[in-house]
Amino acid sequence: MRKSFSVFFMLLLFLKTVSIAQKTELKNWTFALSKDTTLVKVTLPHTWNLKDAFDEEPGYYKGVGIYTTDFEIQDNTKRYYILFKGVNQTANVWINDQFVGQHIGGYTAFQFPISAFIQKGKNRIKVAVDNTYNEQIPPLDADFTFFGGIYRQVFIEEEKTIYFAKKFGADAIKIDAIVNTSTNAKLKIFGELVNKAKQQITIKFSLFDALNKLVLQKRTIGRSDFEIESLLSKIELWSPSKPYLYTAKVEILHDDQLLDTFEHKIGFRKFEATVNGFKINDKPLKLVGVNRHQDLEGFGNAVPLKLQVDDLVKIKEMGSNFLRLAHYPQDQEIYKAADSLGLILWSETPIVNKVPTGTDYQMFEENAITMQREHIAQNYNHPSLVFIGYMNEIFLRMVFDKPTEKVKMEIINNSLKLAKKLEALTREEAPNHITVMALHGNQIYNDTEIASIPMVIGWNLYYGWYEGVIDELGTFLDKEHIKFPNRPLIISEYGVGSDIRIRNNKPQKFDFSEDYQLEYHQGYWNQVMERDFVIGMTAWNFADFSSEFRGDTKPHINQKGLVNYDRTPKNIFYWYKTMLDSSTTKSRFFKEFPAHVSTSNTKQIKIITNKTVVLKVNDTLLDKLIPRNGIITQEVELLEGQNLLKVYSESMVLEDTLSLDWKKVQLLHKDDKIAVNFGSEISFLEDKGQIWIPVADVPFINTKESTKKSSTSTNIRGTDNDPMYQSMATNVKEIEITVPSGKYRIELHWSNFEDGKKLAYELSKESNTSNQHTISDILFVNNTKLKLPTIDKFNFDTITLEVSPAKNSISIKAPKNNLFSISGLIITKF
Ligand code: GCB
Repeated sequence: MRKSFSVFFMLLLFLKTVSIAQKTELKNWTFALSKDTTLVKVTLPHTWNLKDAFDEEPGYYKGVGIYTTDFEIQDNTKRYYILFKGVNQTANVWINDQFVGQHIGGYTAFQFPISAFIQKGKNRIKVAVDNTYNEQIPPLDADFTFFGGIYRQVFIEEEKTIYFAKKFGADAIKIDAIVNTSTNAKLKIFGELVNKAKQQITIKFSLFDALNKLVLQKRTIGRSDFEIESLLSKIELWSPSKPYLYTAKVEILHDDQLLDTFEHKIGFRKFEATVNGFKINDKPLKLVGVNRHQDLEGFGNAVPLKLQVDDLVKIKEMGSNFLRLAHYPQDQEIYKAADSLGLILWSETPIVNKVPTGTDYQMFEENAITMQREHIAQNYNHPSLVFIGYMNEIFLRMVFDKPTEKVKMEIINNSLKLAKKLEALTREEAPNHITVMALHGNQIYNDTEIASIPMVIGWNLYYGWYEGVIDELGTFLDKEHIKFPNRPLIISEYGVGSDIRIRNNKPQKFDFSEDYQLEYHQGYWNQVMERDFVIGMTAWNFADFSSEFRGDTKPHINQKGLVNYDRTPKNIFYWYKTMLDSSTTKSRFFKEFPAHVSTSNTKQIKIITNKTVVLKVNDTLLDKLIPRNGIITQEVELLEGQNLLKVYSESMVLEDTLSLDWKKVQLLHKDDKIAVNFGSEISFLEDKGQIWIPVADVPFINTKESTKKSSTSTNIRGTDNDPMYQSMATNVKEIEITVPSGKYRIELHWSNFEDGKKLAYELSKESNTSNQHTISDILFVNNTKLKLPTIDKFNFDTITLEVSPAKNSISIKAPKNNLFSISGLIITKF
């Protein structure tokens, strides 16, 4: 320990000490994980799980990390605060070796007064951050990575003798902009002061319009907490289509000296959610948008603000008017961006999947309550904040884990107790807002009546993915509506995993194709739009996000995004854009693989559009095409080699082009090559450009007696081609390939996985077929006997050999009465 700290000091010498002005950001720190002594210089925002949350080793470091930095104080008679905008998940803070305080909870800001600990000149701050699992701190269990670190900004703020009180990580000022009529409103400002000497001060309130013109000014004299009320006429309203913002400024003046200023953008809007729909400023508005997690490829949760705000710009660009910040409060800049872009927010406290039982419950409850207080105090004044939530799928774990009846009752009672407390707190702290809770598709929420606590219910429904079929959504919703005719509903989550490397001509559940993703979202859209009592929908998720334990086709990533983890759009993003704003959205081709690998020259292509279009394939103009559900599906005939497709508007304005190379599946010429996928029906585009096609699409390959396919949801180590190795054909007796005479190279691909353990998120996924490991340890390829590799669990292996078939046929066969499994095969002609 001693040794590590002296190294710490040495490293600190290299950091430039920051001199504190009014509000100074502390960006440069030294950092070490407590499990080792390696010190590094880091710049905030920072997380220590950037590598291990994505590597081949299951799990990621959950423990303590120590951050240290220095700052310089010129005048230690002044008041100083330290402000942390987000540290996951527990922070213990020391200044000059004196303990300053502890904060629990990874998603809200917090402040400590530090004047008592600082000295003139140089000061040293140390923060021990801990993301160890703790049964007393929400969230306990969730489908996202709990990245550890100081992952948002840190500031030191200087205050004068009298200033706005700091409570729950925010200046204690609440502004209510209450709309009476479409032009009249009432403003109510309530604030708290720190004024130890009880001196007389003036509070000056000013309101500026969007052009910065002063529209209202009021002064009040006092010595402590203050309240200002004012009526306004000729107001401009805030709404997603016209997010008109005013600037509210509150100043403390003493003897004409300005002591503190609070500035916030505000907006005038009123809203209601009833079973007849959502209304903003008395106008109906179907809420449509997405959920958002805060992490980004290459950054984990420590994402620069500019890039975070870019997300909201994209979400708005897609046509959304609604955004659920799931499952936790996000950076305050996100709320600001929603205000100015015009996005209605649902924001929630991270109580996800379960509450604890036993003695841990009490502290868990206290922490949850503090989190909700902080969440509200920090975001109350944002006009975008409309829905305030506090629980997501709280019975998920219980349904999945099937505890004893006694434990079950305790979980239900604790959850009910907590929900009631949080509901009461939210209604009190945030009147004029709508309370919500998100549930998973199970009647337990109605049976226990927890679903009757909040004002609006959000259902997270995955018909057509984890359970049932896409069309069951409507049936479920109608049943709910009959049971609870006065309950407004939101589909707070719906989505399927998709991988832009995967396509399927016969889209199906769990194939991770973009084709199935499109079918699913079209189905949900239609079923929601038909029902007024469903007041809104937020797709799961805006972007792919990190969930370390997942083994989808891109391990560690939940792939239900409308955009990729790096935010490049998937096809479905453009489909939403078309559906939400067809007037300005250009028609575009559903992005295909660069090549059509097939024996046939015909290919079904899709155009994402809501307008009648004209299609040109090479030199041939086709008839006008009319979309259905935002899509035109058209069979086109391709020439061997490169083809150019063009889509025009009806008035022949070019809107998009698509190049497609028809690579005929054949083994006639030198270097002709076919990569075949045996385990599933998908086509897969490897990073190297290689396209694997399903064996069913290769007429000259005959698989004998393969009755079974098997698949896993597990990371296959050592490859990015997981989709190829996560499935296999099993019980194969023989593979026969009819080929012209010549010499061929054959690569056989295998993997080893056991029946994947089901995850809580796969409640209804059919279990995998068994018998997948009947891999005979030898195979015959024509007459060549192959000794097969032993493959460690969750690994893959390949064997390459050369074959010169005698009678135009290559046979891959297990010895008599034996069967084998196989994932893939590549055959190349010499
Ligand atoms: C849910 C959860 C969310 C998961 C999602 C999924 O219902 O609320 O946290 O990520 O399902 O993708 O399984």
